[in-house]
This record gives sequence, structure tokens and C-alpha cells, in this order.
Amino acid sequence: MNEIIQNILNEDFLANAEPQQAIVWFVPVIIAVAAAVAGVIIYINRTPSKPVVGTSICVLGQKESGKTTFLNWLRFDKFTDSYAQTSNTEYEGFKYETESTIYKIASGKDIGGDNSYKSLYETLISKNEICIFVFDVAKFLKDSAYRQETWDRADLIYHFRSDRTKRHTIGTHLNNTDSKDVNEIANKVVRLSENKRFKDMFAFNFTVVDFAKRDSFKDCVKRIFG
Ligand SMILES: Nc1nc2c(ncn2[C@@H]2O[C@H](COP(=O)(O)OP(=O)(O)OP(=O)(O)O)[C@@H](O)[C@H]2O)c(=O)[nH]1
Ligand SMILES: [Mg+2]
Repeated sequence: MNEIIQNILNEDFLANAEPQQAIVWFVPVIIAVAAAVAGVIIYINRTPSKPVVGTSICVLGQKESGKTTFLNWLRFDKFTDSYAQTSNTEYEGFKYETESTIYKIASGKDIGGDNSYKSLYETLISKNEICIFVFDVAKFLKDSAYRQETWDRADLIYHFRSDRTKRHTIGTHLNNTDSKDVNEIANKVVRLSENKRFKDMFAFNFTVVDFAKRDSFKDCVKRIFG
């Protein structure tokens, strides 16, 4: 008799327990799926998609001024301490992301500072949307021959790119100057260049940097890409 009751109870238990167990299994799954969906919705709403803007740049200037350093910061987000003279290196297109925008920067050329590459300036400037002129501000202030060479390049670039809004000048190696004050150094350059027809190259969209410092690069690039 006991055995019969036990069997009945077991059958009842199983009959009732199976749907309950099924529910017990589904509840956490349903909660997990709902949480995942909610998470995705919250993530999408909290991360407004940034506009993607296509552009192109050319980076020009004297030897050892910091052209490759600037491009490496932009492309790989790192400072290149070592120096290897560039000849004429093609780089692939890449993306640079600011707080508000993703820039798709077209493939281009990293050219050396040797005088022989000045013949490429006209084509490079006309083909690219943004023209960036780089010079060593410490050498500019200390060495009159270097200063004259900088002015010659500035004059050439000014000739091919008169629209100042599409042109930027970067004075590198702030760390090698007597001052660490970017405005003081920039003002010295402006004063020395004020009687030049291309004085605008140093008075508008001009940034003094120490590329060894990430913050300095970030400030500079903010002025270029906003
Ligand atoms: N401390 C410091 N070092 C810099 C700065 N800019 C460039 N350098 C260093 O200067 C050296 C020359 O920099 P590059 O970027 O290779 O110069 P470049 O203009 O590409 O030179 P070329 O290819 O010969 O025309 C490298 O050792 C860089 O690390 C700067 O603002 N501060
Ligand atoms: Mg280089």
C-alpha cells in the first residue's frame, strides 16, 4: 500500500514538477535576454554616432622638423623618439577620431625635408585639403640660416596655398627653447616675421609644440581638426 501511495505521489510530483522546473529554467534566461536588450538600447542611446568626414593632408617642412613625428602621432597615437631621415614614403589612408568627429584621412606621402623635395610641394598642396607646415622653432630662434630657410619654405607654401583657413603651421621643439611659454615663443616668431609678405603663415593657425608631450600634440591637433 505504502509503495502504491509513494508511486502516486512520485507521479504527481513529477507531473507538477516538470512545468515548474521548465519555468525555473526560463526565468533567468528571459531576465538575461531582457537585460542584454536593455543594455544595447542604453548603449546606442548614450553613444551618439559621430559624423565621418573625409579629408586629406600634406605635411611639409625642413629636415628633422617633426613631420614624421606628427604623422606617427596621428596614425599610431605614439611619439617616435628616434630619427630616421624620410625620403618619400607612401602611407595608407587612416582614421583619426576627435571628441565629435571621425576623420577619414586619405592615403598620402610623408616626404623628407631635403631641398630636392620642394619640387613636389605644388602638386601635394593642390591635391590635399589641409596643408601643414612644420619647422623647429628652437632652431628658428637661434640660427639665422635655419630661419631664412624656414622663411623660404613658408613663402613657397604661401604662394601655393593662399587660403589661410586650409593651412596650419607648427613650431616644434619648444623644449629646446629658452622658454616653456608657447605664447612667448609664438610672439617672438611673429615679431621676427612681421615684415614678410607671408607673415600670415606665423600669425594665423600657428601652434608651438613639444611633440614629446602627448598633451602638446593633442592641443595642436585640436586646432587642426577641432
Ligand atoms: N623633444 C622633441 N622632439 C621632437 C619634436 N619634434 C620632433 N622631435 C624629434 O626630432 C627628430 C626628428 O623628427 P622627425 O619627425 O623624424 O623629422 P622629419 O621632419 O620627419 O625629418 P625628415 O624626414 O628628415 O624630413 C625625432 O627624433 C623626433 O623624435 C618635439 O617637438 N620635441
Ligand atoms: Mg620624416
